[in-house]
Amino acid sequence: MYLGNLLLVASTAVLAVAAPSTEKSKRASKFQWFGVNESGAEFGNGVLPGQLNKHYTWPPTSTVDTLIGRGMNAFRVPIMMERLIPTTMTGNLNYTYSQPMMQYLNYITSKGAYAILDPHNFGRYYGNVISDFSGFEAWWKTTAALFKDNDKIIFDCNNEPHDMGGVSTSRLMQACINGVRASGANSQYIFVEGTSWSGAWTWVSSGNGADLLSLSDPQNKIIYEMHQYLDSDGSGTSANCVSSTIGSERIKAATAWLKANNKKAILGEFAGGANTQCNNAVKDLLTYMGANADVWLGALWWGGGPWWGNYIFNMEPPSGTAYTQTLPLMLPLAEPCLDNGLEKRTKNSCRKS
Ligand SMILES: *[C@@H]1O[C@H](CO)[C@@H](O)[C@H](O)[C@@H]1NC(C)=O
Ligand SMILES: *[C@@H]1O[C@H](CO)[C@@H](O)[C@H](O)[C@H]1NC(C)=O
Repeated sequence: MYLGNLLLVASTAVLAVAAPSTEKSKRASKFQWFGVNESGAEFGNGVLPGQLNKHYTWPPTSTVDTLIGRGMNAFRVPIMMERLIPTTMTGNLNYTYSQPMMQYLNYITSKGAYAILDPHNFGRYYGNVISDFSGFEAWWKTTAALFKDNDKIIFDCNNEPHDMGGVSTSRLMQACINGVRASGANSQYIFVEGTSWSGAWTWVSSGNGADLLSLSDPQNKIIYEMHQYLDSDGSGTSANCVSSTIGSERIKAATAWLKANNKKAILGEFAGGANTQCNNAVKDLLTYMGANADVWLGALWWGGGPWWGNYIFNMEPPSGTAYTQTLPLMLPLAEPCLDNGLEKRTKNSCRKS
């Protein structure tokens, strides 16, 4: 999602037969990942490098604890490429930024959750569309090396490329994959995004399906990340949803593409306002994804973070509107396995291990 300068800122029936005892250690779980974007470090994007706690901030670890406690296991962490490696993509890390970034991501994974590192750059560096693919590969090689021994980190190549052509976007994503693997980070998943803001609803019509089909990873751990909002223009700027079935309708063509091409995906951003129509639309979306969990591995709400205030989709505990009103209705549909040594994910369920 791009917010422009606003970036600041059955109940009566009784079972006749008891379930077999083996079922007791099993519960339904469709998704590998369910979580939220945790904003802060990408804020103030007009100001580079910007000052900590003035233009940008690192989200509090207490939120991670709370949301893991509620059942989430994945946190997408937007950052700015220029703050991490200033001046030139082939340059050096800025430790003022890289050290708290590492602390925050490693904290998430130390709790058993996945941390998704998201350069929130829209395919641009200092505002210019990235066409220096070897520079971008170098940026990723330097960055991924920080986490090469942490298999719960996920590398998200770049947030929402747009207006840069599908072929260039594909080359950008392949450069990211090459840079990550060149760093020695071989165990991690890599999320790739397409142009047109990586929209699920336009995945096929925008050409992303064709352009990104041939991406290759020696470790074979590419996940296609798509975004889907439910308002009329799909931008996620309105609290209203088009209809209660708009979510499943908008991801249908992408779902067919995934199945036809044997690819896997995550819905890396989605949201709907705290109202009846959107509540039903969010449930419909997650239900449809759950019914197609062979290709949809999870979903990440947009968004959390300490500076959202009264934002329409605010997932930040304790009082964000999505945290209090939307999370409870999503959990029964989306809660992943704990993956903390107590539970193990099998096909569509969690088992005590
Ligand atoms: C996930 O997280 C970042 C945080 O800002 C968003 O910018 C992305 O678009 C996606 N959401 C948003 C708000 O950008
Ligand atoms: C490194 O980051 C800090 C904090 O954002 C900033 O004040 C400083 O100017 C940065 N250094 C460079 C070379 O960008």
